[in-house]
Amino acid sequence: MPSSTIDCAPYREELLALASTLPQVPRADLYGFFDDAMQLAKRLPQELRDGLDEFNANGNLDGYLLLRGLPVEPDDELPTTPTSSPPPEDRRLLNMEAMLCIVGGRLGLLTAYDQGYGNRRSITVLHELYPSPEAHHLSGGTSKTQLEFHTDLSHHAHQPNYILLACSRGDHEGKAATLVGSIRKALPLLSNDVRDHLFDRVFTRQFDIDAPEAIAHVKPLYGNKNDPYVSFNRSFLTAETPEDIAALDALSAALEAVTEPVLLTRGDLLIIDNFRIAHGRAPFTARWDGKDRWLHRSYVRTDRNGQLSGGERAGDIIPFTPRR
Ligand SMILES: O=C(O)CCC(=O)C(=O)O
Ligand SMILES: [Fe+2]
Repeated sequence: MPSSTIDCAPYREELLALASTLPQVPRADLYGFFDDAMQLAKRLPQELRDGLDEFNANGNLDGYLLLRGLPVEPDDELPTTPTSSPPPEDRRLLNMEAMLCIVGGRLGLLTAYDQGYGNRRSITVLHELYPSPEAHHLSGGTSKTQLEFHTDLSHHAHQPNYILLACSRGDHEGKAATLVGSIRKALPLLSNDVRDHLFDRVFTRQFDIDAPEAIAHVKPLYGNKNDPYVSFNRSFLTAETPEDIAALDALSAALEAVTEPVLLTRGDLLIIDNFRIAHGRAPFTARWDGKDRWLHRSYVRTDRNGQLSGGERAGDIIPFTPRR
């Protein structure tokens, strides 16, 4: 199995040189910005290109790839951690945004989604993640409470293949670990009965938007029976029978048993295989002092499992399409 962490510190100058050729105000023309980032991705250092391509082709046991030591700005040169989204259209490119887009451009198409939650989440390719006192308990803006295990956009027909989390600032106390539970590690812990019960078992979820047809079908395990994809989100998987509840409890316990905390610090870029791990985040204490935890997040589509049908571009905005 390939290693799941790559030390990028040796490539610092090379990466900064690449980033410096990108348009310096990304939100002035996001399509153009992503096109440039995809071109630059061809010039990433060889070790990085190989690591990304290998992960894209075969994944790994851990279900993630972590790039460490990327060239983040010194903390006093960074803006204060945002307290609202979206950022100003004219905000200048940050190094970790550049890394996110170049690396994402190597993997596939950076994509924006209407997630089907009404106005609760803004529809954009470049998300800002920071603690917020008013956060919904299932959103990345939580801090005091654990963000429970989930698959991002498992209810969407074009669920993204990868989630990229690029860290400009870690949390003050080093507690806000991203929790990753890999199905390749968890599967051997499940009995055959549980596997059979969950494989291709359809759970339905009605979305609270005005359309009665907005019902998503979500399967906890699907794909190749010996190496399945996982879709896990207890608030979507509404168990109907005692067997459902027992099987979901077993999957939940297995994912928890193999969970690895990945503590993101400045200069880290975590690539999550959204088909093969469920993820969450440990609770932490925000200080609201302008220096709180700050991540940049994007979704990447590839041709895996029906995400692309031809003609798509990086920067596209995908309407809400419930999974069936
Ligand atoms: O903050 C993190 O590390 C993960 C956030 C997350 O999972 C989300 O926003 O969906
Ligand atoms: Fe998430």
